[in-house]
Amino acid sequence: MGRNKIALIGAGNIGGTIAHLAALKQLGDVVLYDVVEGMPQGKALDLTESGPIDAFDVSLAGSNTISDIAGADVCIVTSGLARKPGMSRDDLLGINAKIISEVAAGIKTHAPDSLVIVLTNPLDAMVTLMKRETGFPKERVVGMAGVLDSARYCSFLAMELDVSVKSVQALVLGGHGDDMVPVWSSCTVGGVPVERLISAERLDAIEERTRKAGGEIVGLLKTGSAYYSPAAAAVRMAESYLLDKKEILPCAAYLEGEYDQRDIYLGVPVQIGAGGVEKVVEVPLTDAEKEAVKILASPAAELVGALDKVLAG
Ligand code: A3D
Repeated sequence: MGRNKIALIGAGNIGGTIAHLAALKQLGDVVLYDVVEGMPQGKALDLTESGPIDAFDVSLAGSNTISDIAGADVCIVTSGLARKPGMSRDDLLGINAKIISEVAAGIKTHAPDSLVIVLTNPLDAMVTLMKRETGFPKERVVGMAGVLDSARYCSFLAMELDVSVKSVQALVLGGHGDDMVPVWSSCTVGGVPVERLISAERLDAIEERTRKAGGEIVGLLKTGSAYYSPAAAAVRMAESYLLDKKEILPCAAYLEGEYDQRDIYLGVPVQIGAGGVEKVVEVPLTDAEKEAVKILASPAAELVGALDKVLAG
């Protein structure tokens, strides 16, 4: 049996970090593709030279030719602009839509059987565009956001209670960042519902910090956005697919009636295995949570509507 092939479309901060994590975990051979000449080749060579130290047996290659992704089992898409201070994710719509359309054509031609994991912002619109342009079934086009938003929420809850992050279970639904809905009824620490451990006031503050967590990092870095945690989240999804782990992870998935939503990408828990997005898991929600999911589906739909105008312009 040959090794898996992982194509990283965009070899910037997140792409490079994914390559490193994928190599350390020996998930498969990695191709870093980017439009910047020399950069993906340089990163691939640097990572290759860390192989003898970390003892991994995978090959890493950099390329400026999209056909080098041929036969990839999974394509992880980070190509596009990242936010700088003062920018919202939606400010990236125009430029990133053109980039996603271009790379979708390449994926369709050269990696027609792959699972595509999209990270490029604004996420809900870009993953919709990827599905539309590749024509791939909904099982094979998924967006990364919920794994990261949930991890941020878990980190802040663990900090608040001074406990191991491994004892915290949390679920975040909805759009990425500002539009997310933490599902309090599914959040537990050591099996105890979080509402019994933290006051409503502190939970509100933690929720607000989670919503703005991406912006907090952009403000500190000043030249780009978070990349270690987004890369780790994408690798977790790819690993579940490549190893058929069937993990249930919150991801941007295409809904056809689940959560009373139709023909829209929204952050919900899904099972990821060898079949890609094998199922959408419907967790019981309180009435307030149901209402919140409904409200946040509408800005996502508006953003997708704006896509057509941008692409026509
Ligand atoms: P960055 O380090 O700038 O890397 C992006 C790379 O894309 C650059 O190396 C570009 O050269 C490359 N690129 C541009 N056009 C093309 C093209 N046509 N084909 C191939 N490569 C191209 O950014 P980053 O890695 O920090 O972030 C990448 C994207 O992820 C941005 O849109 C971010 O906003 C987004 N992001 C999403 C999350 C989520 O949780 C969804 C989190 C953090 C960042």
